[in-house]
Amino acid sequence: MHLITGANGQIGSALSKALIQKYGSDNVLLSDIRPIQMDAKFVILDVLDKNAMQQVVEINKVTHIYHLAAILSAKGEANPIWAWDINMKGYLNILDVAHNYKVEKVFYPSSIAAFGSDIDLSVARQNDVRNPETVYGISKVAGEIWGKYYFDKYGLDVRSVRFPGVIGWESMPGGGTTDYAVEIYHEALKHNYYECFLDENEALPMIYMEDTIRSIIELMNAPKEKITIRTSYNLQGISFAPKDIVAAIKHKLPNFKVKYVPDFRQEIAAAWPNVLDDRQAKQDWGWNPKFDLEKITNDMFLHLKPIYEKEQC
Ligand code: AKB
Repeated sequence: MHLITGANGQIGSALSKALIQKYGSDNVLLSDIRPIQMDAKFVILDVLDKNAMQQVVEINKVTHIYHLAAILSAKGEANPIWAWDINMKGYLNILDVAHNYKVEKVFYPSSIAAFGSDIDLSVARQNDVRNPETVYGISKVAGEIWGKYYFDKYGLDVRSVRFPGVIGWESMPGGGTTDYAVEIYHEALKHNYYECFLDENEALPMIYMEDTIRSIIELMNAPKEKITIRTSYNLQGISFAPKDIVAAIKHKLPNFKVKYVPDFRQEIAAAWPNVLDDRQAKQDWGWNPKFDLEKITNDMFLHLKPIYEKEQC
C-alpha cells in the first residue's frame, strides 16, 4: 500500500491521482488533516499523532510512504516553532514508524530552501554548504540528514529530492515563496493584472507539475544501487525570473499588466539559488526535465483558460 501524507496539498493532490493511475485505487491510501475531494481511499491523519500513524501503517500494511505534509517557507516565518514542530516532529514520526513497521521506501521532499546566501547563488551544486535562512529551510536540511541517518543506521530506504518551486494548473500552492509563479497565470486569465510580491529580476529554479510527479515516481522506482545520495538530490527544471514569465504570458495576452510590490518573500527568495546543478540526479537515475517556460505557459493556458472562460459566461 502506498500512503501519501498531505494529500490535499499542491503536490499531494497531483501525486495522489498519478499513483492511483499507476498502482490502482486499492493500493493507494491518501491522508491529510482535511477531507479530500477525490473518490479514493482516505484517512484523516495528523502527522503529529504518532499513535494514529502507527495504526494507519499497520492496519493498511503500508509499504511506501510519500511524506508531503509540511508548512512552506513564507507561512513558516509567521510562526517558526509551529512550522518546526509540524515539519520536523511530523517527519521523525514518519521515519520511526516506517522503521518499526518495516516500510520498504519513504519519499521525502527537500527544497531549494535548503541553501542560503553564503554559497554562489548563481548555481547551487549538489554538495554545497547548506545554511538556510528560513525555519522551513532549516527543517528541510535537518530532514535530509535524518533520512540519511535512518538509512545508514537501520537500512530504511529513504529517497529525496530538493524541489524547485512547483508550477501546475491542477492545484494551488499555499504559503510558499514561489507561489507567484502559479498565481500569476490565474490572475492573468481572471483579471489581466497581477501584483507580484517578488522583484522582477529574482531568478529561481522552477519545475512543472508533470515533471515533478515523474521525478518522484522515477526516483522511487530506481534500482537501490543507483541511489548514491541519501540526503537529497538537487533537481532542476527551468530557471526564470518574474519578468520572464510576464513576457511569456504577454505572448498570449498582450494587454497583461504587472505591478511589482516586493514584500518579505523577496528577502527569502534572494537567499535561494538561481539554478540547481542536478547532474548527480541525471547520472544516478536518469533525471531529465521536459518542460521549459514556453511549454509550461502553453499547458497552463490550455487547462486554465477554458475554466475561466466558463466562469465568465
Ligand atoms: C516554497 O516556496 O516555500 C516552496 C519551496 C521552494 O520549497 N515552494
